[in-house]
Amino acid sequence: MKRALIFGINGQDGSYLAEILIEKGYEVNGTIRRSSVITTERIEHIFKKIKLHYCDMTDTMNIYNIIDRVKPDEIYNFSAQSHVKISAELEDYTFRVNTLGVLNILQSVRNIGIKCKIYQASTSEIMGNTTDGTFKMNENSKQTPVSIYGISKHAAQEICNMYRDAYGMFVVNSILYNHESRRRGHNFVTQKIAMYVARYKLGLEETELELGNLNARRDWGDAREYMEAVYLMLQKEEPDNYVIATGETHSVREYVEEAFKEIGIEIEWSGEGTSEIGRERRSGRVIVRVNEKYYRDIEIDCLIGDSRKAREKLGWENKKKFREIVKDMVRGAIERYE
Ligand code: NAP
Ligand code: F7E
Repeated sequence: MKRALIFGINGQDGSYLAEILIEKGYEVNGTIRRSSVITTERIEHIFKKIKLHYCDMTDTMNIYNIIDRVKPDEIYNFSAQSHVKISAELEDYTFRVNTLGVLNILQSVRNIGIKCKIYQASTSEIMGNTTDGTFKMNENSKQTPVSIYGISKHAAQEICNMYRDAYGMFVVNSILYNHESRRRGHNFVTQKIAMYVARYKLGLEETELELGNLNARRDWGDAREYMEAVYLMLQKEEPDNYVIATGETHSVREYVEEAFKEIGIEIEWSGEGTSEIGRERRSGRVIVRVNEKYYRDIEIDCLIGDSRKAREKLGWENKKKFREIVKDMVRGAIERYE
């Protein structure tokens, strides 16, 4: 029986990967943080099938001890301060968790001396503002991150590459483009919109939906499908880095339109910049407003990825389209509120 250790098992991605590994017959270990509130909703249904360990990525000995105790065949690292805008407020902390935390894992595996495959969740944020949408980014594209989050992940990726080259360790990075699901954190734009639309439909919402940059475009895929790609990467004989993306890009504005369409509402836009509003066409009621407090210091205007390498080498493909992803998130939110 293979033994896996998932750092951040209770997050969106960690919870899907845990399900995949359980199905494949792994012994699944995972880490959670101590919290004063319950943070294990996403793994409650598999609680009896996993072993949990308390962990903080900033605690070097804690990480060493967990790896030494579990002695995993495969480590998957999803633990991160994963919010781009919040990284501008938590600069030092974001680096400690996202960069030094990864170094803690690599050093521990090396010093303990176990043979263990390691996966690191890198991100399209490392690409920065490189494409206007006319071309897609791949593993060899220029990487110029523009946020503390992106820079912290870029540094982590470089450390992983260095450990692979210098010490012959099996370390894989995947440059994951945005991926969403019913389990997405509440303060990412897709889930924020889906939850608002659900409350609106159920008559629970009287205020307007306030958003930042409606023109930003992202390559949005399905989280569970992306975790299948992650699993495949660690089954290869040789470690490598892979872009995981759908190859399509859509604006936040399009996401809003699709989400409201799901509850039978058509949005009519007017105004520009911070004065832009979205009205329900039938009633004329204003339901969407721009608030600059949600703007980024430096926005990435467009992200779109080319995952040809993953398709060819892993045999992976994404099936769920943008519309289905939006629909599923809105339905999921409605079910939760009901
Ligand atoms: P998520 O839902 O925010 O999960 C992050 C996980 O990290 C949670 O389990 C969280 O625990 C844990 N964590 C945070 N700070 C920690 C700390 N100091 N010590 C230990 N654990 C800590 O993120 P996700 O969407 O699943 O993403 C998974 C990974 O992929 C992240 O590394 C993210 O940066 C990266 N990524 C995500 C996307 C995406 O679109 N989702 C795209 C590219 C890359 P708590 O629940 O206690 O906070
Ligand atoms: O923003 C715009 C915002 O916070 C998407 C993380 O998983 O993917 C995620 O990072 C876009 C941005 O995701 C609001 O300006 C407009 O252009 O949902 P998000 P993100 O920043 O792309 C990457 C790949 C990761 O690695 C990260 O871990 O939406 N936007 N209005 C807004 N964003 C938010 N959060 N809230 C708004 O009100």
